[in-house]
Amino acid sequence: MEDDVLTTLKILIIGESGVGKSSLLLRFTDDTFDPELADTAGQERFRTLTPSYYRGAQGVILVYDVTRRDTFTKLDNWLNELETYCTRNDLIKMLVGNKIDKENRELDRNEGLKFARKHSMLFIEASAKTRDGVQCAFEELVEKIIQTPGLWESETQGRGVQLGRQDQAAGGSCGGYCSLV
Ligand SMILES: Nc1nc2c(ncn2[C@@H]2O[C@H](COP(=O)(O)OP(=O)(O)OP(=O)(O)O)[C@@H](O)[C@H]2O)c(=O)[nH]1
Ligand SMILES: [Mg+2]
Repeated sequence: MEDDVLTTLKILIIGESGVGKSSLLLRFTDDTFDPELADTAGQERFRTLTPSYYRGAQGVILVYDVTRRDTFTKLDNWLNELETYCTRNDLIKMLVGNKIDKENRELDRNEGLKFARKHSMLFIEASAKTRDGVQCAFEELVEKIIQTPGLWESETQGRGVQLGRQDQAAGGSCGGYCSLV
């Protein structure tokens, strides 16, 4: 059987504890949300991410919580870590401001957008609870990875993975909902 192109797709989801990384993934894969998911926000956790966690990733989703400024401030640390450990410099980054369903916002959309633009990231606001923006975040990221041939070539070492040339009309699958900044 031929290699499926998806078997070589590696996307990381990183960000401070409690921002909703697991919830976003659960929403995307199972279309469910668990409000009881252990909220470890504010707890110090052991550093479990190793260089091998980062190795070979083609995409990364950086998540912050729009109701917690500290999670936004810490994005710089996450970017530094990415730079240190990531084996590629053409990796696609998506910034996600999560929990927009909540009323106690500390960050408006423009702050996220500005940060994303500064660091050449895609950007979207989302809610794992209400589904807002979740599918779009993943789909836009995958689409952008697929549109960046260099991300495939070195991984497959010229074994000629055939990407279906889908209609790559402007705007992407979410009608331009995500901003390519
Ligand atoms: N209101 C609301 N709550 C959310 C949202 N996303 C996650 N939560 C809640 O926030 C808490 C933390 O979510 P997690 O998905 O566990 O966060 P995490 O980033 O995986 O945290 P760690 O695994 O500790 O790094 C849970 O109680 C979730 O139910 C959201 O979009 N809206
Ligand atoms: Mg988690």
